[in-house]
Amino acid sequence: PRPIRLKDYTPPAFAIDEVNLDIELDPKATKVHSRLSMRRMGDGPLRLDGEKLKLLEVRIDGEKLGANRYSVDGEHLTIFEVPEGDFTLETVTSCAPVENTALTGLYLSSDIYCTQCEAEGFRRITYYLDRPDVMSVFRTRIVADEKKVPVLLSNGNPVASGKLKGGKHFVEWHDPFRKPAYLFALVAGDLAHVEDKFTTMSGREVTLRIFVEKGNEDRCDYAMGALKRAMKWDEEAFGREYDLDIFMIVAVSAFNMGAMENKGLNVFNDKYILALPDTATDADYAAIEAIIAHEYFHNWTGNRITCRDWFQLCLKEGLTVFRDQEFTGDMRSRPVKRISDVRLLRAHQFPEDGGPLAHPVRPDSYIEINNFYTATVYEKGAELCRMIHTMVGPKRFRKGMDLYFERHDGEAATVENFLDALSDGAKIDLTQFKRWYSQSGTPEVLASGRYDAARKTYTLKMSQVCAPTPGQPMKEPYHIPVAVGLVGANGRDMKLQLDGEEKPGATTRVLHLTEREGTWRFRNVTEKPVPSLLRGFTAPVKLNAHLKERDLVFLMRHDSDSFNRWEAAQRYATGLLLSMVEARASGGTARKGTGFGEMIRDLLTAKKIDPDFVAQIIALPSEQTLAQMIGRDVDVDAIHGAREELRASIAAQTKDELLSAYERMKVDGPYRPEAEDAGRRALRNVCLSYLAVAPGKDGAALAAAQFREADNMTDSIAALTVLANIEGPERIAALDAFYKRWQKNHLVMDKWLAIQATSALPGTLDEVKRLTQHPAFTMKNPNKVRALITSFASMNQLHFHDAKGAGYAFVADKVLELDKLNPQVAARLTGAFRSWRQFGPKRRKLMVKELKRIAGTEGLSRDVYEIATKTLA
Ligand code: HT7
Ligand code: ZN
Repeated sequence: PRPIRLKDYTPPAFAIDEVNLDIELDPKATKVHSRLSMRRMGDGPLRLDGEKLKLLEVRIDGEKLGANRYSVDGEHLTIFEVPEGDFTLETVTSCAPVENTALTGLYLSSDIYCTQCEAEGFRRITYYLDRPDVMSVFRTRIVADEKKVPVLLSNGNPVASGKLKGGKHFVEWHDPFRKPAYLFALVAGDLAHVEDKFTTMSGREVTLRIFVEKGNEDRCDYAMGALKRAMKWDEEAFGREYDLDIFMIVAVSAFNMGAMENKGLNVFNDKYILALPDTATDADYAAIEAIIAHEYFHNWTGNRITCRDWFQLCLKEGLTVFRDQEFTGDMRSRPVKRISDVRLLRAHQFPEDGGPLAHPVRPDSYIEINNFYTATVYEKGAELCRMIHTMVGPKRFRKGMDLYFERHDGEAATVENFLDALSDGAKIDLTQFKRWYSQSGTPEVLASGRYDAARKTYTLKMSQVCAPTPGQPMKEPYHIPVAVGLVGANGRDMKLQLDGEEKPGATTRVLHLTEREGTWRFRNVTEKPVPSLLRGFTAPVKLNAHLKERDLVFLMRHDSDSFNRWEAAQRYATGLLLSMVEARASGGTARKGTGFGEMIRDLLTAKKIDPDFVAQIIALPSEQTLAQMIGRDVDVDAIHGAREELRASIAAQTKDELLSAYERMKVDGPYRPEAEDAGRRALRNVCLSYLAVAPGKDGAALAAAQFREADNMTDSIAALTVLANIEGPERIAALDAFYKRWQKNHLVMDKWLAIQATSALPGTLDEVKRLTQHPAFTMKNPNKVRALITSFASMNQLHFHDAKGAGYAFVADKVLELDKLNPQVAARLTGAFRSWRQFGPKRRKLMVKELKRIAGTEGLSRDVYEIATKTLA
């Protein structure tokens, strides 16, 4: 397959002003009659995209075309001659939703007709100019059997409906906003719905409906509340009002990703809609709120202003992630949100940026666009927006955003359009900053400070480097905003006064590292400070500040910046763990450190605590994080062993405090998903995970008791996770009881599968293989694949990297099996092999063997081919 390149972009040769679709639903042969009002815009033939379609008829201005006037292949319909002025192109095609296992285009999810058109799914519904810069007004008439398919939905507002002969009925929808085809949606089936209202800031009443499979109506309250909060927040934070009379969400069980922002008709993976306390965890509730908000926010950043081409994907995704992060920060705990976002960035984006699949936030080429819905485009893309926000502050950022909306509403825009609007509106020069969009890789910032007691100055030096990434051997310096504070011996922040400034000012300053090196001198520094650098993680970089262990202990106790307190604790624990891993490998002795345990003790016994924050700060870095830090010849057994050893030693050191906090954090009264209660449960469950390995062997009993008594899924899952990692009768009993109780609930069964797939106990791979044959599992549903196989491949480092390669062989087999059904999900799973260079020669060889087996398979999809070959390169 040939790559598509940003530099080859040319505007479309034709505009489509109006689209009229007449769709008659049938599982095996859905008939689509399309009428396109077209206009020539430039040179070139009329070549429409279309895949897996049966062409029944073509007409221009009503005249039927003979086969000599067009050609069709597996990807295009080319019309040889078209009229010079405006004309109408009609096609009649047929497709088979029931055969569509790829879940892109029109497919069936548990008897519900559903579409997924981003990025290039519309071409599986009808012939079209399926590219985001072709924007059109859609009118959609859906016809189906009235009894079997009573609900017929599409974008916009309903304008007509009625009965037809033969037990059929129709509904016609009109979407007045011009949109690209990727935002088209159709959903139809025997659905129930819940309804609410929202009054917008200008006083318009909007009907809100959430559609679900019958019987699930009582599981939508939280989602509806989250939607209303998001609508209000977008008005207050960005001045953005909803624009149609109705906003609909549909929850389906078979879905390739989390959700999709189709205009006025968002489609969701039901995992991110359905919630009741006994079936959804606190993490599920938080994800529901965040994803509902994310999709809703796309109405302005993505739909009203869309992307000119798919290279500009970060324009809508990075910006919308930034907006949803800010929303969650306002709804819940801002520091905890920042910590969890940075955790996510480091866990997924940093390895991507440092590995064979590294690409810029705005990629310059792709083979399959579905492979570019990545952590780099989404999470790093959001960090770029956040850096601009940090540099200009909230007021100027808002001015820049207002100008962006004013200039580009109704357009298909580019990253340049966004940066120009931000630059003009927020009054900032972003010329150098733009490199963040085109250079891949994670810059490293080296910092060192020197205190001069005689002159009372503190001199901070910082430098930046960025290692080569595929296709980019050299990098130009980035514009890196670094928020800095200096902490005095009393634990308080000093007021900062830089050379050349008349008086001291704020206690946190944003310094701009724009060259390869920079020096800053602070004056009137009365004692040697401990520097707190990159506060709030103001840039997506790897910072090396050469802090001593005692400085880390100091910062984890005193830093006024919550993020850096957490960061200091993580660095301290990571340092300790790395020395333990090394000791295991070399047979030497590890560094001893009781600082982490002491911090835990102090935090747990402090008078006033923020439980959610404490839960974050006392949790140990993951095995994957440690592997990433080591970077070469990673020994997964040593990492697992060291982490377990430290966990047990901390548990022994602080058992009493852990037990007492475990008791104190118990939430009384009925379950509420709100952040305050969720924070208490989070801390209680981190305590439980330590207590499980505390001396005395009563951890399993404690977990078993919690499992029996839990009145909510958060506590139940936490206990089951502990039990699933302890060999013995409690484990089997709990897994069986859980299955018996929840076997009819497919979302809860996903949790049951994932817990078993991530167990560290020996025999887990055999268990996972066995579970692929279990009735709770099917390769046809992406949630099941992710719960069992992706969890195993990406979260069970110990067993996926089994020394004999059995884990690799199993996952490679599943990639190939899945590729025949669903290439998009198969390609994601292939990503599990991307870290092969981190391991020792034996594992490297085994992983490469499997990658080559995948890449060499005949009939491979473009999706898997691209990931496998680029990973090997
Ligand atoms: N814009 C959407 C991205 C997307 C997607 C969603 C569901 C299935 C397939 C998909 N391909 C791309 C989701 C979002 O980021 O909001
Ligand atoms: Zn999105």
